Amino acid sequence: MASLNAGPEYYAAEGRYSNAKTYEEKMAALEEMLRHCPKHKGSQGILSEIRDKMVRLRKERNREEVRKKASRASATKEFIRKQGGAQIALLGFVNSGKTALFNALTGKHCASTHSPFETAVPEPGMMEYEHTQVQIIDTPSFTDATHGRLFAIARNAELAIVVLSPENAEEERTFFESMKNVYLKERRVLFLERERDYDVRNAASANELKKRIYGALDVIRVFTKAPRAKPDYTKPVVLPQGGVVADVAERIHKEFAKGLKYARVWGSTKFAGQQVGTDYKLKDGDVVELHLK
Ligand SMILES: Nc1nc2c(ncn2[C@@H]2O[C@H](COP(=O)(O)OP(=O)(O)O)[C@@H](O)[C@H]2O)c(=O)[nH]1
Ligand SMILES: [Mg+2]
Repeated sequence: MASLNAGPEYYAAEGRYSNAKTYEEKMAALEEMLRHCPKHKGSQGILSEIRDKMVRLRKERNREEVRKKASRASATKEFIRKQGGAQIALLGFVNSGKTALFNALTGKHCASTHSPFETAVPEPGMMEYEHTQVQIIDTPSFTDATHGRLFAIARNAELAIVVLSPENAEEERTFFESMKNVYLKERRVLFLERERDYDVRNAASANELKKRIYGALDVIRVFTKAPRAKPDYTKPVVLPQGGVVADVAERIHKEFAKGLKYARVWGSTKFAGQQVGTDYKLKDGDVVELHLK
């Protein structure tokens, strides 16, 4: 360090840097060091080291912000804790067939009755379609008292399915169309009329129905792989259109997402196995290899 020939201000800033905890403290100390570092031939190495540290710090900070934004977005979606790749809410009047449809899609056996209080609380279940887990929420029937809560659940989901009773289908459809304009705006809604679009008593048509529902979701599926291993095509990670690398890590584990550094992607990238950042937007069918710090 003798050849550096720096003044006391430089060493004081260096001391502050090594004790700094926050981004702001570290950055301020590095800026001070840069200012007080002598500019001569012998100090070139030190100067570029300081600049490198500043670049790395800024990058780290950006990644942190992208991650925070992603987790803030998912925190507001916790109305009914999401599980699986996507969430679908069933909506409809009493006896339209919500619970029967829910049972058919999820394999659950919830009571389906004629009482207006049949389904008292939202009930989550899982639908499996081509190795993809989709969460379905059965809901209490639509009334003036429940509608605020029901639309809040539906807003929070990737898709709302409105189940129409055959005896009143057109009126119900018109009613929900107008409600959608107020409460759901651009959100996706699929109208299904029982006994016309499907019949839960016909097991053979169940897969057709799941396919139709999955199509209406408009999601992408990506596959993960470990370094030097083959992709696991049996466990797709389902993301909304526009999903990024950080979302994949988040789906695997919260802690995992924190340690994420970069990924390699096969499919949508220019080169196979190209290195991308955590905010890289994925496409349907991409294979993703996550790398930690
Ligand atoms: N034939 C036929 N009947 C159905 C179907 N879905 C529901 N139902 C009948 O419609 C009635 C109301 O169904 P339920 O699922 O309890 O309606 P919810 O009030 O919307 O949950 C029940 O008697 C069901 O057996 C269907 O796909 N086909
Ligand atoms: Mg019900």
